[in-house]
Amino acid sequence: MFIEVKLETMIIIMKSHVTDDEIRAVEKKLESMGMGSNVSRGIERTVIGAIGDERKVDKEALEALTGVEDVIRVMKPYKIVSRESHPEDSVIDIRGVKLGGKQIQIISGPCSVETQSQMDSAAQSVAAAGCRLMRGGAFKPRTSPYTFQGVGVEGLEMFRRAADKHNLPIVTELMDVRMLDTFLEHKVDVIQIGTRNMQNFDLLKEVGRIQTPVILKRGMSATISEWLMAAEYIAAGGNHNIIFCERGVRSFETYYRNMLDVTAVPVLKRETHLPVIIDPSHAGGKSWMVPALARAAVAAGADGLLVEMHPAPADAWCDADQALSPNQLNELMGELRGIARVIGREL
Ligand SMILES: [Mn+2]
Repeated sequence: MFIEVKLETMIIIMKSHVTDDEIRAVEKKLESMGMGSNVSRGIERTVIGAIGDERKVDKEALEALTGVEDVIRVMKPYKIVSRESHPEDSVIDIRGVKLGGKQIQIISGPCSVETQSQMDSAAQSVAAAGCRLMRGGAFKPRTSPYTFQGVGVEGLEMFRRAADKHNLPIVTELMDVRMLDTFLEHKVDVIQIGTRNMQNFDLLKEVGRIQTPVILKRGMSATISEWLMAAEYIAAGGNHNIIFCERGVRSFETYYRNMLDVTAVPVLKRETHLPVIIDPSHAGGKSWMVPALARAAVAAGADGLLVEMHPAPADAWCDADQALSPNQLNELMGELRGIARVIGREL
């Protein structure tokens, strides 16, 4: 009896004054789905526990039956990414750099790859600041088709050359499934899936087939469950090297670009074993906000940050107003080191 209760994966709450026929109809429907049932008749309500693999259940079909008030899942719809399935924190190894452990990783670099000298100079500053990973976009998802779209494959080459001099693994955004082979040829160390592609399921399935770590940015209007389910798409394909990145969500506020949802950090740390990082640059959208948001993110328990830094911010081809200068990055790293120490972590 107890074992049966444990296997109940869905609860069907019946309307008050439900008839025996309506109860039998639910039992028959569950049976047709390959599920068992367990009816408990209360004074006010009758509830039916569905027993078995809830993936077999068509929730809408149950909800459509007369007499059914509500159908509630007992199990989380995400499996592999859930902390239930993997209680310990997952640490992702990016060419020897560990993300998700005690050490916090600051991933820095320009919004976009522009020229070889810009990338050389950026890589030099990223390494000098003590960052172990570098970011940079060769393919840019821009709001307008008339703005700079990224330098493309040539940009990947420039990025690789600049980063390799300092042995920095590279993080760059993949927008199109057709570019995946090119990314693999250039040995991109971490593939970023941007906010606009969080629910591009075909793209998620493709990066799920490889083992390259993936940074999955939160869709700007996505709920935490949608975000976890998007990660589950990648995980279901076999790639469990997933890093969640909160980058601010759409809100009613117009003073800043997005609203940084720091609350997502503790919530995700509870729901998933995978690392969680924050992008303070795209959240605030202004460089002067970046240090404050970065400090909040680290204090809240983020495993890393994705920070835009440009050798000469005013000359940046993209997101010029939100990039830190090399000096500002240095200063920020010092502040973050102090916060990390207080919370028992290190930079
Ligand atoms: Mn940017």
